Amino acid sequence: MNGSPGSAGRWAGAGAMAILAAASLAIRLTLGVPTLPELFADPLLYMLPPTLFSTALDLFHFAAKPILLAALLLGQVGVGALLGWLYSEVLAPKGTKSNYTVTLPVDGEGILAPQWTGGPEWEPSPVALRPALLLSSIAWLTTILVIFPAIGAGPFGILLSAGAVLTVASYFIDATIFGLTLAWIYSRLYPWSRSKPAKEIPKKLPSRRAMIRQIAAAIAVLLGVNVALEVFESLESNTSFRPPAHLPSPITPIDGFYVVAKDFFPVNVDLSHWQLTVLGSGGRSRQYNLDQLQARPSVELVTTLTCISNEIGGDLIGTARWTGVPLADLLREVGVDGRAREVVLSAVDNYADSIPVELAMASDTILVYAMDGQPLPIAHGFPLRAIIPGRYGIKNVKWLSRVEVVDHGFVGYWPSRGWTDQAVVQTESQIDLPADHSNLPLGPIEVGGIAFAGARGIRMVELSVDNGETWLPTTLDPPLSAYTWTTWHTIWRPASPGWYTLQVRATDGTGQVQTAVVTPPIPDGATGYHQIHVRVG
Ligand SMILES: Nc1nc2c(c(=O)[nH]1)N[C@H]1C(S)=C(S)[C@@H](COP(=O)(O)O)O[C@H]1N2
Ligand SMILES: [Mo]
Repeated sequence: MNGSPGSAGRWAGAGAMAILAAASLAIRLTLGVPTLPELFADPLLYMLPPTLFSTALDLFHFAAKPILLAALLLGQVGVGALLGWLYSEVLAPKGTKSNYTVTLPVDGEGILAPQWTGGPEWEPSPVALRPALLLSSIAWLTTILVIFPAIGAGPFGILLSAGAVLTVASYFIDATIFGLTLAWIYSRLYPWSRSKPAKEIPKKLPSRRAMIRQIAAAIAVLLGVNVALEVFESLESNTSFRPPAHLPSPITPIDGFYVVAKDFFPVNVDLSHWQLTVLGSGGRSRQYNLDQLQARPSVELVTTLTCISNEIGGDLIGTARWTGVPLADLLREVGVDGRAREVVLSAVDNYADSIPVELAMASDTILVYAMDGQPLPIAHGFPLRAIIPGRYGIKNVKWLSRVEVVDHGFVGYWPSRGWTDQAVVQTESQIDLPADHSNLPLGPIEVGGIAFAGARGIRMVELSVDNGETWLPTTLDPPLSAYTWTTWHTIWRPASPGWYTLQVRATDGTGQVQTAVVTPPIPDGATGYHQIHVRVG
């Protein structure tokens, strides 16, 4: 490596940004403040053309998101290199030019250890903190004032669930770590001779007056930001930038019901060309249009639907009242004989999945055309979708166009990509009130949320306010059906102020306590206890 200030700056910047990334990840895991790559991922996905998006999803499947994050992380390190170069070229003091070299050999452990040659008079350049911190402050201000609004997080990150104050403070810490590390690494990578050009160095350093000006400017900026933060903090608590936490309603409003589909845009089915084809075991088949289905005897069922990708405490879960016809009624009309093994449900968007024939013949497995008394919304599968109580969303095929009884096993869209084929929901529970990281006055505190175990039902929900040491009973509201979540609540009276970790766990209708073992959504759905941190007093 050439020992020019520019290249030392680029390396130092990239290294400092990598350390910033690690720090922001630590903050992410402890305080829940999202990292920059995460914040970029969503708007980027929205900007991608839908075909490219689904191709990427098809190619990388569940790795698509990590790959995107890795690419964004690489971009972030690239920006670090750019900042480092700027620092070295414009801001950092310069030593005398020399033809020494810096090498970065990979040692036996595979660790980069800088070494320089050029004689004993060469030593690390001084750690120039002030210009580095100036740079990092500017980068921080740009992030919270320009980048945040541009990527939909709002100025100061007011639209993030972590809240403006925590976000801005965390990003300031990140930026400061970047500045400090940049200056330090740079001084190691860009050695200069102190002895020879001793008189020249002060000339390159800012004059005393310039220094005072810089410090004054930095203080002014910090004061200004402080005032702005105060203003936003009061705005945030007075207006509803984020929806206030509340106990869940037994039925999820349709516009708050999560939407998941493999393609970027929902399928807009043209009713005049749509029909449902049902194929039986003996090769017999029948077609129905929507009017014909709606003319049949209907059933109504309240069920909770959840996506298998839902993280612990996530919001890919909702409850609705569905109206439709039993699948078994349609299947009997075309015949189901002893060879039948599975029923394949296929959709207009080339999505398909299957359920065992016994489940297809169960009276509560229904094909629905209405949600909460309204025509099924496009996003939720208009004109017809399957509702399979107790199974994850993947089995609840939307935009349904074909139902076929088959005498063999069938592996559906997500199961063929590594996810479970049974898709029986895991027992889960979550705390919806109070919100994570809230500040609560000392006194009685209402705590509540949901618990769900599909068709097994919920027998008991317990709350821990001491990080899982002891468990307290909670009150359960009677569920709307055998297939919905159970809402739970209790009043907690903390004895003293402080930070508390609240956890929740459910026991299903068979008496089985929810597992504490933390597993990711793939392949069988996430498990583990939901927990939040709150400050009392
Ligand atoms: N045709 C079709 N049906 C589908 C999907 C899909 O991509 N295409 N996604 C499934 C998944 S993974 C889930 S979680 C549910 C989500 O249903 P919702 O959007 O009504 O909440 O739809 C399921 N049905
Ligand atoms: Mo899903």
